[in-house]
Order: sequence, then C-alpha cells, then structure tokens
Amino acid sequence: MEDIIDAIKEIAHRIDEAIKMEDLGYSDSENSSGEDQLKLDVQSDIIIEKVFAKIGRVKDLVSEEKEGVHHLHDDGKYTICYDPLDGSSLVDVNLSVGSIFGIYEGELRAENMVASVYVIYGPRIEMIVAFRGSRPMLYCTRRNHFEEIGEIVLNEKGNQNAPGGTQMNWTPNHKKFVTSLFDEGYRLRYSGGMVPDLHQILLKGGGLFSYPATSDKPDGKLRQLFEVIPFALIYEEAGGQAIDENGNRLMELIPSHPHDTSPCFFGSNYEIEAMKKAYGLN
Ligand code: P6P
Repeated sequence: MEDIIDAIKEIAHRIDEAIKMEDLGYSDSENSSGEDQLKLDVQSDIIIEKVFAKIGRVKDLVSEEKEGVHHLHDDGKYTICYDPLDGSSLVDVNLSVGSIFGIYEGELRAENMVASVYVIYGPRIEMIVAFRGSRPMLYCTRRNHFEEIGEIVLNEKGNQNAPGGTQMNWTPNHKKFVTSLFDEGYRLRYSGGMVPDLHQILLKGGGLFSYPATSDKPDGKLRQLFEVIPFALIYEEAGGQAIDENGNRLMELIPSHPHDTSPCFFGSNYEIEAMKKAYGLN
C-alpha cells in the first residue's frame, strides 16, 4: 500500500499548487450529482487520474466528479473511490478543503474497503491514513515534505458540535438533539467543508459531526463510497463510532449505486450514544 500512499502525497502537493495558482472559476460542466463544477474540481480529478495511472496495483478509479469506472490496469488489485476536492466551493473564500480516498478490494461496499486516506489543504497540507485494525496516522508537511506526527485517538467525550444541513429542513427531533448538545456547552464548529470539520473533531479531542436525513435530502447529502465510508473507518479506528439515523454502522453500507448518499453521524462514544438515545435507538 506504500505505493498508493506515496502517490496520494504526490497528488496532495499537485492539488495544493493548483489551489494556490489556478483559476477559481466555474467550468461549463456538472458532476454526477448535477452540481456545477469548478475548474479546480476538473483539474484535481485529472491530477489524480494521471498520478494513479503510474501505479500498477490500481485496477480502477471511481470519481465523485463523474459517472462510471475509469479502468487503469488489468492486473491491478485495488479500486480507489475518491472525492478529488471536497468542499471546493469554499476555496474562493479561502477556507480549507480536502481530498478523500477510499481504497477497496473487490466489490464496492464498506466491508471491502481496506484503507482510507484524506488530505486537507489548509495553512499546511495534512493527511490522515487509516488501515483496518490500527489507529489512524496523522502526517503534516513541513518544508514541503510529509512527516509522520502520530496516531489519532478520540476522547470518550468531546466538546465540538458540527451540525450539517439546512436547519429549517431538520426534523424537530434532530433539532432538539443538536440544541441539547449546545445546552451542555458544546462549541459550534462548522465550516461547510466535511474534511476540515471532521479533521477538527479528530484533532481537538472529539465531539459530533452530523449530516442527518432532512426534508430536502431524505437520504442525506454525503456520498457513501467517496465520503461517508472513508471517514467511518477513520472514526471507528480512532475509537469513535460512525452510524446512520437508524444506528447502523456506516462500515456496513452496501451502496446500490456509486453515487448513493447516506445520513451520517461521526463522533466520540458519548455523543453517539446520546444521539442513539435522542433517536430512540437504545
Ligand atoms: P451543507 C461540501 O459541499 C459538502 O459536500 C461537504 O464537504 C460538507 O460537509 C457538506 O457538503 C455541507 O453541506 O448542506 O451543510 O452546506
């Protein structure tokens, strides 16, 4: 897997350079979810395809930015599902964004994801790598090189609350639950970028990120293969939990279509247990 992780480090440097140097305008195309594509979205996707084309063990690529499977190597072993530049619309207000990679072996379902990686493009480039059965590892760039910093472990209870979605579209029960956390003294930490919002909870000791089923997005907004399952592995291996609105582990998801979404709750144990109680799940 080192060849794939090294490739992601190369991708990270090249996308970071594109963010800093290239045009921030919109392209004249849409992605598979019907969202307008920034030129950066398209460029990031091209960078990722070109770099992984050099890695023989990568069989196929599936991108959030387009339909279908991009075949690379007949004797490849892994399929990499990725969101090339998640939260890209935040670049023009100079907020952090990220790239998310799920590395699958076999059918594209959570149980077949062997590793997940995300890169965050902020004041520095940072990266988290997670393999099944071991703690996620944090890497930071210093003088343009990635240095291993250490394992990430979530506290049993945190104080960060990242409530996603449009509040007027939440269910009354979800609004009551989110408010109850604020009434306990939780701090609102939400930028609208999944990668920095989940990264902050991981590094600041814990809390809850939620993107529930809403009246405008009854199946949630975040994509299972490219966003939800990769972060579910990271949160579970960091000692937390990652579930849907029915209390099912997101690491048990079986997407029926590559662009399927899911309501999702990622967090420390205390907050997830509080969510289960608020949702009548335990
Ligand atoms: P909302 C960015 O567009 C994104 O896909 C995720 O990065 C982020 O968590 C979510 O959407 C934010 O959605 O509806 O809260 O603005």
